[in-house]
Amino acid sequence: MSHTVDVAPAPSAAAPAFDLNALREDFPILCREVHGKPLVYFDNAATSQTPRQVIEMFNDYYSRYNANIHRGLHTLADEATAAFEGTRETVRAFLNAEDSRQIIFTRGTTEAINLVANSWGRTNLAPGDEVLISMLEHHSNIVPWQLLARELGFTIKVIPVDVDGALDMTAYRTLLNERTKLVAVNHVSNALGTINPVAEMATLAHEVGANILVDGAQATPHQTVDVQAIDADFYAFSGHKVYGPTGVGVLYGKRELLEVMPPWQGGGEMISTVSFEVDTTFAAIPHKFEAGTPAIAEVIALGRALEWVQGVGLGAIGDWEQTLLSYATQQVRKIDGLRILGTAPHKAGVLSFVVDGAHSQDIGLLIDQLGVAIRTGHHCAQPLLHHFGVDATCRASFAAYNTVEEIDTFVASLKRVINMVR
Ligand code: C6P
Repeated sequence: MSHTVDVAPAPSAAAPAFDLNALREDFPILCREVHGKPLVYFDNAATSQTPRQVIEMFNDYYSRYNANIHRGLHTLADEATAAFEGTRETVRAFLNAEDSRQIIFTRGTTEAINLVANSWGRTNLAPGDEVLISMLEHHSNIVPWQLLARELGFTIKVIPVDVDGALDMTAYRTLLNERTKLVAVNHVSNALGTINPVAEMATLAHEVGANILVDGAQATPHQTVDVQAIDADFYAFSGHKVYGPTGVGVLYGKRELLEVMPPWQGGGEMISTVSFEVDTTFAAIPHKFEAGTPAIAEVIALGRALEWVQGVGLGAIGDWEQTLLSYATQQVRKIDGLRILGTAPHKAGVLSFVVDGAHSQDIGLLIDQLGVAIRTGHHCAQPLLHHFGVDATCRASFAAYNTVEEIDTFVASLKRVINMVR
């Protein structure tokens, strides 16, 4: 069965609950031109743009209190440490975690998942065990498990999707059994936008004694996330998709799991004592998992990004993106030979499509000449695209600052480009 999203309101009547013009002024990059045309940035699922409040944090940090953290006794080190640890509390509140010690800073979602694989996975998985992932996964939530399975000999099973790109929950129930040790699924699919019922999936996983890791890279920019309500054992996200900087991300974990997990990377700051004579001992969580000097400025700026997002309101952002998605869906459906991939009833602001007789790569390159940035390719979700019988799609993905007028420009540009390549 195919689902359609709600009919969009007339563009003139569509307005977000926040002041869109004022919000756009927070983003200096939105004023630039690309190939002589005003930028229309619809590649937000790859990386969202950064508000000046976040950019200014870098200037502030490097101009006033650049110092290594947790190590020095001088004022600058104290200030940097306080700002860094303050962000841990900001992230805790953002995810509604119980305790800020459950927040581990990583380089991004990818590193967070690799941490779980190499620490929890290496100590808890053995031949005969099963790890359940889904057809919707990004390579970041496939390859770490494949690498580990080659070494440890456990089995990876895949939850299928239906024709709309929604997870097949009946199959999920059937696949779960006493051998399942971990369910690793994304909260929102980057390639199709499907929103997965992760709280229900967590309940079912826990019934068979399995843990659940949720890849939240595409959820945190669009909806409020409550790790306790989901009952996630692990939850990961990246700063650069939620209006923050690149090079920083977060792993949340349940305390009882994190406390017994061994360190993954060794180095400075993750130890308690180091000795050549007796065993080296490790710091308590979260520092046990934060070896070496972290991305201090990026972490602090991430905190500012999360405050910015919460200031606008994730509910309002999500609602506005739904308006944009509905309108864009309605408009592109009118294009002859265009097929949307991902029509699940619950979708975030991602519009993936292919066009008969037009290669996605060509569309991406040509539409860029008209100032419109979309992503083309396999979106690091090759198994999913192959399942749908394609190698690549075009993907437009929306953020708080996008407008109905930009969708009109995108659709007009798309029609021009299709006429050029067909
Ligand atoms: N998806 C996209 O264009 P990193 O690179 O670690 O910040 O995030 C990886 C990642 C993990 N899971 C999901 C669901 C993701 O969408 C991504 C990143 C980008 O769709 C880049 S491939």
